[in-house]
Amino acid sequence: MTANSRHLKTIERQLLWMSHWMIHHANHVRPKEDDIKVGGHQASSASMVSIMTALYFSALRPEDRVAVKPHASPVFHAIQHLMGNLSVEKMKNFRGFGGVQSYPSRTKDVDDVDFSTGSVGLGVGITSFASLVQDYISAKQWGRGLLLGRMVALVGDAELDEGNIYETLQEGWKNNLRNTWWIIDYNRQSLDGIVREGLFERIEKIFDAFGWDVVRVKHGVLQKAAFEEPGGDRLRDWIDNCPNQEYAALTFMGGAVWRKRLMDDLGDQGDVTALIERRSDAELAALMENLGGNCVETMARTFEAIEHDRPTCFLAYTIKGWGTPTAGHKDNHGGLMNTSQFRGWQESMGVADGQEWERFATVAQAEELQGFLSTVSFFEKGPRRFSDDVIDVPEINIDSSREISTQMAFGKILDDLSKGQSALAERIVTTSPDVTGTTSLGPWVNRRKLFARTKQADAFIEHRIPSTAKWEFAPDGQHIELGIAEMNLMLLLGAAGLSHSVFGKRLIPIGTVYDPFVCRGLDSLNYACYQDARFILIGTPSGVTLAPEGGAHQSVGTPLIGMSQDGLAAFEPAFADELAVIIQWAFAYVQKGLVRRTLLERGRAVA
Ligand SMILES: Cc1ncc(C[n+]2csc(CCOP(=O)(O)OP(=O)(O)O)c2C)c(N)n1
Repeated sequence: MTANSRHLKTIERQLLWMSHWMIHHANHVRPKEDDIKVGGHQASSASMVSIMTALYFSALRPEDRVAVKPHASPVFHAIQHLMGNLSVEKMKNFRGFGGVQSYPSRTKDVDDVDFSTGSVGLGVGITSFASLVQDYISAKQWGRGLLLGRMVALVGDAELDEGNIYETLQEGWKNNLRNTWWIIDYNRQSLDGIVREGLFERIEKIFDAFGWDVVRVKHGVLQKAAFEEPGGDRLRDWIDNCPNQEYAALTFMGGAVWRKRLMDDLGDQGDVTALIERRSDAELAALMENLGGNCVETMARTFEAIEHDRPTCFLAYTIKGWGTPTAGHKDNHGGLMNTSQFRGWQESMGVADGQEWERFATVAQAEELQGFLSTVSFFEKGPRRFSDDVIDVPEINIDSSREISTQMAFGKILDDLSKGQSALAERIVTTSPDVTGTTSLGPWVNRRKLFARTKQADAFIEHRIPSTAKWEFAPDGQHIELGIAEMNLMLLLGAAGLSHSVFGKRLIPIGTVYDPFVCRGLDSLNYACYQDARFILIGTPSGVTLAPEGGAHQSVGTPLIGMSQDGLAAFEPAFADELAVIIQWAFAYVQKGLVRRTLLERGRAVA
């Protein structure tokens, strides 16, 4: 084991401890006013702890960004605490008001969360759109020199049931996605139970079809070493063929049961028997639990081996609840160690009473570890919350002397901006889910072109076939074409709307969508608002203008969305000049500081 691997093992242990203690403390130690369970996900954290250790302390660079699996939030915060970036007070208040959030939150947590997560699937999807936004910026004159980072999602395997992930994969393929890693915590457990046998073989084909590399990380160093021993190949075959349910149940039952089962299935009075008998029960359990995703050394090496920018999916085999008494139990998703289990586990982790919150509670060589931590690349440049200058908003005018629909007025406003040279127009990026022309973005796109990393001419122009829409792609293009999936529209608006903060380059994203289909992307819209992403969404056509479209295309309820969605200012303009005023206001409003914080401060001042 190299010195680095030793440090990673030490960190992994500390993170396992702190993430679990934080949850235990909130549920069993902190005084409570009622009997309501506080909650928290120890087993989901445990299965990710080795992956996250290898990622944050070995693979990541300061320009990389991560969406953390929602229920691994305690591990993320334990990392920040270990690095001295998070106070114990915040952790003591886990899941409480002002405390560490249940799911990593850009707006509520204080320790440099890159992307909020919580509604499963969306954190995964946004990494792909953030990568597209990064490419968009770096292709522009004003974005040259942007250091390209990897956009990384830590993914629970059950998240792969969410349809938005596949919509994202398709859009990524169309846009030559790169610099994106999805690391799947393949613990083969979801909330209710154990995932279907053989599911990933099918999912793997989907990734492959969309141009992703898939890296399977099935075995850790202990297992690989055992496979080299005489009889090891038979053990390997047994592990590879063991059904998920069975593996989980045996893991829960531990070393003695593993021994009996392996001897029953493989005992040969020869090499395999000797391989098993060379190990104590505890060693045998450690061997069988040493799957690739629970082996920090293996994960670090796997990440290190990637030297290209192709989108890559890592399938890291893990055990939910790894390293704890609930390992492998199918009910462990929301289950917590009880007080006596925790006591025993605390002893085994070597943490004395009163030392629980110590940064190095489980660390023997504190000085050595501190030395290592100060060299970890990802944290070298400190917090990565950027900002960019506020852009002046020009006067927005519209000729209201003739009758015009608000949709046409919107198109005219953008057309006027596209003709000018304003700094604002330079930073506008438009996007639409296959309704660019019918939402009046045509004139803007004709002038400002579509974005692609490489130029692509419009064959209709080359053949001189008359068409109202030029469909020319270029690196300096300012419209991002999307397929019909409205979830993708909102995810892209979310990613582009965080650009000033994530990449230090302000964008003014404008998305258009037929108003009734806002609902189709609603959860992603909520997700974007929750992260305080800044964008303008134009729902058009809407209201009575949709009457001729029939019952399937009505947008009667969308004003209620506007009213109820936190972080969203909504309008129903009926006049062109009214629209001009709103849009001018919106261009300034989307550039303001954190709105929620301003309101809170005002509230405090009044009180
Ligand atoms: C959109 C959405 N639906 C349902 C949930 C509730 N939920 C939270 S975690 C979870 C299962 C997650 O399983 P997995 O992704 O495999 O993570 P792990 O088993 O590692 O906790 C569910 C159904 C949610 N957070 N978001």
